[in-house]
Amino acid sequence: MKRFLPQIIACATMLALVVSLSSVTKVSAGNNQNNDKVKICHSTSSHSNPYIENEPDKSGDLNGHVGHTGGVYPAEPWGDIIPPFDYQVWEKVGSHEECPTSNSAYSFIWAPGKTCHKLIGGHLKFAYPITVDDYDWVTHNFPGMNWNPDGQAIWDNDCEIPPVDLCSNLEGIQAEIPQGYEDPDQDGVCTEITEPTPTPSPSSGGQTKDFPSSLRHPSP
Ligand SMILES: [Ca+2]
Repeated sequence: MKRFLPQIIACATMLALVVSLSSVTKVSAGNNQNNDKVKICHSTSSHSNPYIENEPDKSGDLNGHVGHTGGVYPAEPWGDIIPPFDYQVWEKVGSHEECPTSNSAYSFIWAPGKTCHKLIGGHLKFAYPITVDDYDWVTHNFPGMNWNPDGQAIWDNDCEIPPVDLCSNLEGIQAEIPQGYEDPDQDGVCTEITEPTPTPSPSSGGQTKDFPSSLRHPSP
């Protein structure tokens, strides 16, 4: 074998002349959205103040709050209210082969499959390629927690429990029954009060004030 070594090296040198050095493909890190803030309602243990508003970044949100499970207050236990959002994870997306960067991986001995070559100290040396994992930012979707109408009503109200809507049939939240409405059977449906309202008696009312003196009340 030893006497064939010079021929092997000569052969490999010629190969090196015709094969250009392969460039190593690097995966670009790119940008990620995980530093974006997301407004959430963080659940406390206090019945008087069951939620406080937090604005963690999206990765912190995932790490710190998804364990705060439960329903929407006043459910027992109650959990965080988090809207759905996209986030990114730096994860393996594939792999490729590349030549080792360490000189110690290279030796004089060429063998089938040793497709990496390098001039080290004026000598052509050979190495096997190594498999390298490719990573990239991959977008995932967080579906949200307690993102139902009750949860969204609290989230929309700066994480405070919105007042009870006494008139579900009227737009907006009526913490009190509006003037001119009633809900006699207390079913949450407010109806306009239909009893005839007394005719207003405006001071002028477009009518003449110049009644005959005989029709006027006597002055006290
Ligand atoms: Ca209403």
